[in-house]
Amino acid sequence: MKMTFRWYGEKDVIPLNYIKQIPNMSGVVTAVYDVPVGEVWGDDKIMRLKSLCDKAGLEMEVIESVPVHEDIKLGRPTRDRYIKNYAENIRALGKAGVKCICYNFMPVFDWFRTNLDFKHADGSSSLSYSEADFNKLDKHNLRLPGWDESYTSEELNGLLNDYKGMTHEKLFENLVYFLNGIMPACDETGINMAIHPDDPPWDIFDLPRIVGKESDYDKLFAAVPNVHNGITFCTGSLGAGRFNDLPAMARKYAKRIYFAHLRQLKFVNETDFYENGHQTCDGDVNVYAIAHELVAGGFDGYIRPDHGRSIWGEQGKPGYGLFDRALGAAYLNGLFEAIEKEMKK
Ligand code: DNO
Repeated sequence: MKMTFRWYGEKDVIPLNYIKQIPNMSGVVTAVYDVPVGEVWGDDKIMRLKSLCDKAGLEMEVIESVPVHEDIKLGRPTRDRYIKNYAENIRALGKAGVKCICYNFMPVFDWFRTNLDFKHADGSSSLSYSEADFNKLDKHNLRLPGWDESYTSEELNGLLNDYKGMTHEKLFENLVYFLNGIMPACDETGINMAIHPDDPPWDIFDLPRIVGKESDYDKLFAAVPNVHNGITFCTGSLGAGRFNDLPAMARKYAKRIYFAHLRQLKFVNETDFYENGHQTCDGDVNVYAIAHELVAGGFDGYIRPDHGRSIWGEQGKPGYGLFDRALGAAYLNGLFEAIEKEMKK
């Protein structure tokens, strides 16, 4: 495995040299953030990012994300133009040495939590999810802070309207159409696409979601068997679904998992949970068993610590502070080293 760390580009408050100081850090996971979704990034912006990484002694082999335009998810006639642009981005990233692209196919929203500042007894804080709080949200005036991308409430309502009548089947067809459109660019460049699961892995706001459980992946690989069609195995997203057996899934798909987001969550009742430190003992995600099954299954991809707590007074982006993610990386490094060495015996 290669250990990586998410870096939000030049606007990130965490400097690259701090990331480099984390033991065993091979590179960063980043993206071009100032080009509208669906447009071509351009060689200049990509090469600028790459040279910043080079100077810091970090690789830039994973991009998270090249976002997918809503017209592609909606299956509108304009999708072909956006798919062409996407393929162009793949080719440009390939030239810059990128090996893996993480993306998602969630309509309108990306990951979703109800609280970005859940307080722990020890003074740290993390993200959390409560069904009761979710049900209290005013669906006509949604304000959802925290993701990479946000909409005005007019745009949001417009989009929600565009998805009226969208079914799981149709959305899945649109995903397959998209993948078939970009696979030639992946074949040429060798880039692996790694779809991020829906987070949480169920429908929200009446929008269908199609990547959250084992049968979804079986369907996806049957429809697009190309080896460049792969997974981002996000334990926090998949783990929010109690129906998922994560170690079994890690084993089953190990060779199609090109990227793993390893994070922890702890259930407080049937539906509600908070995120926590990365250790296996800190929650309900069996990080040890997942790492074990990944290695046993022949996983040879990138991993990164994900959604840390805010600790030691750090006032960072929720989930993306330096300190707890660095602790997470250190823990994961130890875990993988031990498992890999054990298995070679
Ligand atoms: C959340 C992240 C996601 C992820 C996208 C990938 O912390 O894991 O926002 O980057 O879903 O497209």
